[in-house]
Amino acid sequence: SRLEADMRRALTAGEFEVHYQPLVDAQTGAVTAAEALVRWRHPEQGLIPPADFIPLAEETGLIAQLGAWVLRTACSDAAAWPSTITLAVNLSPVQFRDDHLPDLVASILDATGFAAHRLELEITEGVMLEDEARTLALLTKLKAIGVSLAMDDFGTGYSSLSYLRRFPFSKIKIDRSFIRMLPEDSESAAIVRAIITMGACLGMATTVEGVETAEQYAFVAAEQCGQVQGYHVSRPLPFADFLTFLNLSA
Ligand code: G
Ligand code: G
Ligand code: MN
Ligand code: NA
Repeated sequence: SRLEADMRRALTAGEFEVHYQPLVDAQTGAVTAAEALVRWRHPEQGLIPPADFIPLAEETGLIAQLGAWVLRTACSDAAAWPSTITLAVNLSPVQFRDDHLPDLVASILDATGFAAHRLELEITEGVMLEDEARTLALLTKLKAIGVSLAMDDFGTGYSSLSYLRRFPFSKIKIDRSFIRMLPEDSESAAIVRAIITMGACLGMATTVEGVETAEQYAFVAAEQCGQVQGYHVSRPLPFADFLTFLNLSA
């Protein structure tokens, strides 16, 4: 397709960018992490969001190259941050079809000098639906490198609870669809409260995504979630703006 050809061209032309959205400690407000989010700065169409090209990148297999580029760029950028700040990078389920994924991650950490313990890989439930035994083997290898694993978009799939028990995740990211109607909606409130409690009982950290208002922030902080992410703290920022944000919030 034309989009596919354009994406191949863009990879070579250097049109992709990684933006960073800060995650703060819910209790202290300190920036403790940032999530890397890819964007395409198209010469004619302007900034294209990932929802408009990740699905095609997955269908065509281009996600392998794009995902490796994002990981390398983000690890290299994050090497300049204070060592208290960790980096979260999204992995597509399609990237798990390659048995060399753990080797790729290890070689990028090696090449960039970024410490494995500062890297967190965000994975959606989609990955568990592929080949469970293979996925578990790959996740175990990734853990052995020293990176940590977060379950992304938690609550939107359908077998989340058994996955939490069987797979080596250390963090749950509560999907923003549960935050949207907080604090007024009592069912959303009950679900968010229950997930945070469950995480604590399982020894897992929790991040609440999509926090857009001071009221939502106050609610989830009072419920003892670990980290907060969302427009109320900051939108995803280009690298230079993220560094400025760090200096201003220090
Ligand atoms: O940044 P934004 O909210 O527009 O992202 C939309 C979706 O694209 C999110 O689900 C996010 O996880 C995904 N996404 C953003 N960057 C990457 C990336 O580098 N790799 C993968 N696989 N997904 C990404
Ligand atoms: O699926 P994943 O969690 O990786 O997606 C993260 C996406 O959520 C990013 O594309 C980011 O732009 C978006 N996002 C981050 N904070 C907010 C927010 O407060 N509100 C909304 N609507 N989207 C957000
Ligand atoms: Mn994510
Ligand atoms: Na998410």
